[in-house]
Amino acid sequence: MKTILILFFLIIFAYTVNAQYITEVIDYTPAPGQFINTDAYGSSDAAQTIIGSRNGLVSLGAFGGYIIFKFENPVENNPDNPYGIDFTVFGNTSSENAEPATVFVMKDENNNGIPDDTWYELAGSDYYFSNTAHTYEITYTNPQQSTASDVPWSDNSGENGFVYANDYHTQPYYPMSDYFPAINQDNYTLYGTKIKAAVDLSDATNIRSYQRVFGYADNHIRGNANSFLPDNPYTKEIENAGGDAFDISWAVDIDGNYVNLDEIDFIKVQCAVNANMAWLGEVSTEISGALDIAPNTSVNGQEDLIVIKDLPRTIYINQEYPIEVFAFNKGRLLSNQNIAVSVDLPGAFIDENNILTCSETGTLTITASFSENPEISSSMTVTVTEAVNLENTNNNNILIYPNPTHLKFQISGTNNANIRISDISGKEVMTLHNYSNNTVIDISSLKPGIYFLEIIESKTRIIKKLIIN
Ligand SMILES: [Ca+2]
Ligand SMILES: [Ca+2]
Ligand SMILES: [Ca+2]
Ligand SMILES: [Ca+2]
Repeated sequence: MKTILILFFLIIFAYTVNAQYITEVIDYTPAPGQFINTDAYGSSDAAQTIIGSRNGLVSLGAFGGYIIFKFENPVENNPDNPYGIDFTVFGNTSSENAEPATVFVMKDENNNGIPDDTWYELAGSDYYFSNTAHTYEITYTNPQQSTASDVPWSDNSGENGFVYANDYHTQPYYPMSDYFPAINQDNYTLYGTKIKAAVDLSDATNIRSYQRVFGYADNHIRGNANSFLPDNPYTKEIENAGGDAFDISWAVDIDGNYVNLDEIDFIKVQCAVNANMAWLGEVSTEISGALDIAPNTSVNGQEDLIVIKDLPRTIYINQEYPIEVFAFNKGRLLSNQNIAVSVDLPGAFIDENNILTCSETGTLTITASFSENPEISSSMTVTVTEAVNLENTNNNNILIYPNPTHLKFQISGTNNANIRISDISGKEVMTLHNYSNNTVIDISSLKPGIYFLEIIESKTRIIKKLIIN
């Protein structure tokens, strides 16, 4: 009896030691964002709320904003962990509202307790996509206003734009010296890996940011079950704790080669997308906590996975779309794997260079599976429509009124059109699907200026200018 009690006690003790929450936040450097400079979500006090539980909340702001934290003990890369998962990061994502962040890990190689060693990126599902930028740099400039105003940015690919101010958050969005004394008050530059956000603005009442398959924080919803048991990142279903599960074995060096780390001491979570969600504002990662996972050999599941790079939700006939497909085992890329890719729409064809073309309209599902194990598969469904006739850009039957306008406007002479509104820089600010004649369009979220309306109706495309004053 005595022996059993002692044994029981030891097991509980070991479990508790291994399953640890964050004990220290080492650095919190956000990008500008609508929650930055707020005590609740964008301050050093907010950053401290992720310690000791998974119910805090801190916002990292737009692309590049980051937080570095540690646990009391190193996080082991233990092969006996469920699905090989070593820690879980929790965010505040809801379904189809992902704000993905890249996660980096560091081992305290010189044993001085400081994160001055080498960061290794955990290569997630989008790491190999052709539109992922691995050496992205963005510079934010302080607009020097005392209330919310657009924060200009420029990047190392020659693009520029703004983190837009919105009506819901009235404080300045650029990190202020009172809150972030270490951040330069003229401008500052953030560096990292940028992935392409899959933001869908086609329905203004239901703006979505689709989740990445695996390997990003603030990406999957949390589950209802035991928080010490992680999600299986290689299945679509949310298992156990949900949130986002990470395996130290996904770590790659700066050249993209996998590295083998037995344990790590520091974790960095960094917002990985540079995107706006119309009236919802910038895509900005939030983190509510993290948990180190204990070994448990009784938990097993699928470990092979196929990832298909996102296509636009609507594609056009007789245009070419490169298809990118990647196979993984336990989250590491399988480079010599035979994958069969099939399409189910008549007239759809993928050539030997993986270029998709369609000659008929309809709903198209692309399915990729392991040639030798077809049960492991992944699919993506898109709508194929007729290409628009880009020649016809003038039509005097279509009238925008009032124009110039303020807060709202209407369009007459069109029916069942798809409408895309862009600002003068060409940035899309709003899209409307199946617009019917004379419906009032609410533009209260748009700033004064010159805009362009692209009105697509059956096979014609008409461009109109709209002035908001
Ligand atoms: Ca592991
Ligand atoms: Ca160190
Ligand atoms: Ca899962
Ligand atoms: Ca979020």
